[in-house]
Amino acid sequence: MSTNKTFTMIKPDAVANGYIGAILNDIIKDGFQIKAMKYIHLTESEAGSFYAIHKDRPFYSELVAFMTSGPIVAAILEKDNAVESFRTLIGATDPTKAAEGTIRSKYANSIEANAVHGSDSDANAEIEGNFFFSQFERF
Ligand code: RTP
Ligand code: MG
Repeated sequence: MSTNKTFTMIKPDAVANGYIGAILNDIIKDGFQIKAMKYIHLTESEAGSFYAIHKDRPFYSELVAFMTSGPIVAAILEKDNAVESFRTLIGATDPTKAAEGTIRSKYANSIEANAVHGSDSDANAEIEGNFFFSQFERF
């Protein structure tokens, strides 16, 4: 059974391009509630830990450099079937392959600078939310 929470980040490219408001609007219009949110600039060590799951992939060091290139918005979101529903809303990793109307199709520039992160499983949503937020930062 799926849980009703997922974790997202609005990545440095989308923040720098002025899309925080538009992306949050799309997320809320799709029926997600914001349970926790913060605006932060990750250190290299924080981004490296967050993406440790990808450390053997060829793009790992570029990904860490990109994710520390500017501030991000991190959030825990709630909706029925949240993980799958959110990945449908954001579209494919590569924005040229993302379905029309999805967040990545509208706001992303490249396979790496792809505007948003979305957890890929309930277990990872829990781990990723816990990485950023204490129990006192969730509402
Ligand atoms: P995310 O974790 O950010 O929601 O993205 P995803 O599941 O669609 O893609 P994933 O395979 O988990 O990759 C994580 C992030 O790494 C960057 N990436 N770069 N240069 C490349 O070939 C490449 N492939 C992936 C992207 O920023 C991707 O979102
Ligand atoms: Mg992923």
